[in-house]
Amino acid sequence: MKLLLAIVNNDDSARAAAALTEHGFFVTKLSTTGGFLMVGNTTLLIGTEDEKVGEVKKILAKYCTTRRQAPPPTESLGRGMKHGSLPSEVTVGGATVFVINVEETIKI
Ligand code: 2BA
Repeated sequence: MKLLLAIVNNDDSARAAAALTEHGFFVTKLSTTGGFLMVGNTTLLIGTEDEKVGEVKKILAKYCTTRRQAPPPTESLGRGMKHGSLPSEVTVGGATVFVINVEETIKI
């Protein structure tokens, strides 16, 4: 059993989650925030059998697209970042996926 943590763009998350669900996967959506851009993204939790990890990755690749995104104004980021320390644009996504071994899954 594996747990996939997939960090995806908010705009892709509904279609990706719907496609995963249609294919029989169980999905949990978390509202998360990227530490660099400090803007909202979505983390999908998908628990599945080892042999189905490839299918999950294929579905995510189909629905999660790459975007160029401008960082927010440095004024909104707090004291950590100085003017000029951010690039004008960064490439975000399609999906950042962590695949984790699961020792046990129980539903009580
Ligand atoms: P953010 O942290 O807001 O990062 C947005 C994009 O900014 C990243 O896209 C990357 O292009 C750039 N970026 C992030 N950190 C950077 C740094 N220290 N220096 C230079 N550029 C940086 P992605 O790599 O596609 O990541 C999209 C989102 O996925 C991230 O949003 C974060 O929420 C998550 N993520 C990506 N890699 C991660 C990791 N190793 N651990 C935890 N979360 C990660």
